[in-house]
Amino acid sequence: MFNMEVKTSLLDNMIGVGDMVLLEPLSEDSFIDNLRKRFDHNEIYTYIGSVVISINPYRSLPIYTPDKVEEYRNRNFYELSPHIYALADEAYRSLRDQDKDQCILITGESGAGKTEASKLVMSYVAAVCGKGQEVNKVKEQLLQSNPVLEAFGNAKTVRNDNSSRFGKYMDIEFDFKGDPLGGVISNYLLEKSRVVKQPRGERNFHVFYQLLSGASDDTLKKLKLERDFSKYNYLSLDSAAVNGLDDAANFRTVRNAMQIVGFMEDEMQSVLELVAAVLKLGNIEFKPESRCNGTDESRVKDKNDLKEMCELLGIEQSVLERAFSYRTVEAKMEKVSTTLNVSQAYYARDALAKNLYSRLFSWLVTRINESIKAQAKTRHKVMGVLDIYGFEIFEDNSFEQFIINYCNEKLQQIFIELTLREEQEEYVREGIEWTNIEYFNNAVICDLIENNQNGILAMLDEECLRPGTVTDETFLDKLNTVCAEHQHFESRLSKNSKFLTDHSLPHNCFRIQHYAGKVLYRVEGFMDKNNDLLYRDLSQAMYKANHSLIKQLFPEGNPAKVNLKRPPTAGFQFRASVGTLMKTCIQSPRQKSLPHFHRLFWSVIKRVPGLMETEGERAGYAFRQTYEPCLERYKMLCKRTWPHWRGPAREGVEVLMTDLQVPPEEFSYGRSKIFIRNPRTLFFLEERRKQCLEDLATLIQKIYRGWK
Ligand code: AOV
Ligand code: MG
Repeated sequence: MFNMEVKTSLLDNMIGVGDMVLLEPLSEDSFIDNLRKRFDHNEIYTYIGSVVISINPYRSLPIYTPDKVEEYRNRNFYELSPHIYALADEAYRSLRDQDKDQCILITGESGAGKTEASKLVMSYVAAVCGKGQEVNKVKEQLLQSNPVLEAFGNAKTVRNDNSSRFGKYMDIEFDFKGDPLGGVISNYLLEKSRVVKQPRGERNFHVFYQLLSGASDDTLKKLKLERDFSKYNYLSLDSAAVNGLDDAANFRTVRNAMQIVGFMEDEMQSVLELVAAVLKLGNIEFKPESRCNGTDESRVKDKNDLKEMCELLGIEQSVLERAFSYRTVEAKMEKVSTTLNVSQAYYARDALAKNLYSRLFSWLVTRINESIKAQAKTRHKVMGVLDIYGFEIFEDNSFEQFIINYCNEKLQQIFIELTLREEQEEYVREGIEWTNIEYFNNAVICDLIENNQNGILAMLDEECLRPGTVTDETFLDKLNTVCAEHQHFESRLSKNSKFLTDHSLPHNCFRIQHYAGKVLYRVEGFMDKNNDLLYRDLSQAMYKANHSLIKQLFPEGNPAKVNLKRPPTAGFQFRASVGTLMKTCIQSPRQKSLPHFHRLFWSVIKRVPGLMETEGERAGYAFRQTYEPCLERYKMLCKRTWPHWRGPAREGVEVLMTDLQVPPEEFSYGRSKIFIRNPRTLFFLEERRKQCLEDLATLIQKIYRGWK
């Protein structure tokens, strides 16, 4: 954006340039080199136009102090050195002063610093907006929702000790004065498989360790738990204690946060009972019992954990025990009971644990929303902050990575939509001569995944519903037949000529060329995870519980409401919620015709997928401004326009540029705005203006002295 307050510090060579648009020459090397130079001087933020890139410093820098907040408050975006606060301030002021809804999107790989950035934005806005008892309470509740959701939704992974395992979109609502009224959180697919199994070197969700480390002896006793992590099958042992993570202290923080958000004492107790029940569930083991027909039937091995779990949740033990040995199949109004073998019983147990936990998580989000929702009906403007799980490439990638990376792919698509496309559309609107740049549009990859007919998710659903023997392998076969010629899909059987001879691919995998790199996915578990099947006997057992929370979480267990329709698959649900998110981010603000509603923020760490976009901006115009303010600011530089220009502002600006002899290739006249290609021109104008003002000041001083 054309900004009059540009400081030459953005061009300081020692610490690199603050805005990549000013980089010359612009190449991948100079781009990286600039980031590195800045990083070496503790400058972790750099702009690309109105986008902020940040590099994770992995140590605390003194750049988030209250003094810094004051420094950035009410200052223009380009005025000070690049900072996330500058972006937050600009977003807040546009919302408060110009009535524009804002949306801050944060993308980047896992560990890049997205979650920290979203919290910095929130705390900055909380610091600069209104004060007062009511407002402060709202702010505090909004901020304290973070530790609660992180305890239940984040975990240590090999990439990040506090990795978000769910996606989050938070709308903060403001009144007309710019004071916060409340908020609404939407969550996207929690990685629930983690509840029952964690990849090597990773942990389960934080809350389990926090509870065992931080709860008082008395609380643990009530929950029938022991402090020792190693007693629980669902907690991985090799990485239970994490350097720098104080689980016990965090437990107190979370409890305190829950209180502030407005959880009642008995609600907190219920939540902890459910967490404890999951741990107990993981310890229930099964043994086979031979039957006379030669088959094996599963039996609970040691009933103590089962008993304690049932006590915690007010469930009749025999009901749950039976549900681990038999399942009822309903077909054509008939109920048939079939037996479960040991591996089916383990499957049922894990499905119950995953469902219990993920439903608890969704309940927490709903409960927090109840507390933080705006009380007054005068909601005026909103600021949305999106923080999702970042792009992941592990050695072993499964359904979870597939879903996470699909989400990132969609976000990349928004980024392309909002920056490049809007930029080019503005040129067309303004009648600026412009050759469209070719950019890599990842819509093809999104389509490969989400297309209704033959996208990977649709085929997975189709395979899950197909009668007969269906396995992960039959699913892969199907992909091979349908996607084999897609340029971003590779497998061993790929017909895509480029990969025909690629035998390096394992037979049970497929590979996708994502915008951020190639990822190899192993199909094992795709069908199960997508199906997300929970036997009805188990949901009915949960519904029967004498525990109000657990009963609420399994409404389908109500025998009066037997619904034979299949619940939607995990993939289907995710695709639908990503669709809604896209609408929130792109379509709705446009319908309300609010042009500058968004600010994008990138945490780019290792790779710089934005390079194409940067070239795009570079080839375009760095600054632009409507004619009136431009004329007002610079009219003093030209005798013909000073002090008054009589006529259309655009003609005034034309006279100005001609008299100042600005080379014509440096700018273009749009319908309502002037576009300036290079910041040099802007600095030139600013320099002249400064000189002019100084001359004026000296003159005034002289005259003043003369009077004395
Ligand atoms: P992520 O959200 O992008 O990863 P986080 O925001 O959790 O990454 O950052 C990971 C860790 O990096 C944090 O726990 C901090 O220790 C450190 N960190 C991040 N930003 C800063 C900063 N500005 N200053 C100092 N340290 C920082 V993931 O959720 O895994 O995609 O899924
Ligand atoms: Mg995160």
